[in-house]
Amino acid sequence: MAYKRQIGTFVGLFALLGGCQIVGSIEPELVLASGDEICGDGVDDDGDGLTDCADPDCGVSLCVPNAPPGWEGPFWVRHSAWDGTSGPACPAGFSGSAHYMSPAPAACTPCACSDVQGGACAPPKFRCWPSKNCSGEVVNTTLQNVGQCEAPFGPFPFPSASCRIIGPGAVQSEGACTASGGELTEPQLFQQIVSACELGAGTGCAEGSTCAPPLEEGARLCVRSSGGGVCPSGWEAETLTAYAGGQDARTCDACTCQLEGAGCEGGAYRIFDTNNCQPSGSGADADPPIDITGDTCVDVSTLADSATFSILALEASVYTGACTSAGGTPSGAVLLEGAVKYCCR
Ligand SMILES: [Ca+2]
Ligand SMILES: [Ca+2]
Repeated sequence: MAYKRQIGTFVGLFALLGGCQIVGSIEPELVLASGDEICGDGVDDDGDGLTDCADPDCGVSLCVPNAPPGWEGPFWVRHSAWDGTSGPACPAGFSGSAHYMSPAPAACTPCACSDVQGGACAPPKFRCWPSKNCSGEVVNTTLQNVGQCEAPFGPFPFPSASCRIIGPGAVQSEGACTASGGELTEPQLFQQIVSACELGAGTGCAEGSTCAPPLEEGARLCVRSSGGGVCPSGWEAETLTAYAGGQDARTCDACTCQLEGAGCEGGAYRIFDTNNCQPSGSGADADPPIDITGDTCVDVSTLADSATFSILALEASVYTGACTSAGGTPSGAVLLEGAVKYCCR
């Protein structure tokens, strides 16, 4: 074992055992003499004929008191954060058992909704009039699809024309969105694991005590009972209540998404001087196209001369639907099973 660790554990053990008899020296050379003897397993691991605390490699300073009658142990007990899968952590040669503390709360990941998928709109509703101010006889000019072209007035002379958008395009397809979230933030039942490494097989100590491996950092020497009760004398320095396991009775309400504000807005038309929605040639009559993007009346008479005139559905209206989430409310708790009490020195 490493020199530094042995010094630390000897000091910790000395403090832990309090009035326990300390015969061995804590001089570094004694600690450094530790060979391959595993202290406390009841086996002469290094084959020198001396087992556990009878072997100077261990020294009697590793003798710890036996468990009082009616209590299991003693154990080296340590609790640490649990990842949900790992088991008890014990020194080589020692069997461990696991209990658990800090049941995980019923907490849920927030609900969310995807962007609206599939929402689409037709081109806006559109009108033209054979007048300069959008008055008089109406020509129904709404087109059904972007890119569609029409020459609404026909091939006859007319002196003037005006147009405007009169409303948003119709919803072509209703959008939908997908809910996510609403899952337990901590699928594991407990946040902490209590590792209890079983002692008691070690030899070489006076009656009433057993040889144990050096105390790991953060560990306590404890005895255990599944019946609760008052801690025995000398074992009251710290108590821990832990559980063999539990039933998961935690739930999250399902997440849902509600589509709201489904509708359409905006869109545009383009007016041409020709009858086929092509830009005008270079003739004296040719005028550039005019875009109409709102409900204000636009005088397009310059394009309606010479009896040619066409409209193009330039942009569809924009779908306005959005989704809001609901649900994901936590409830319930871990139902605890198999309580044990650790009483520690
Ligand atoms: Ca041994
Ligand atoms: Ca030995």
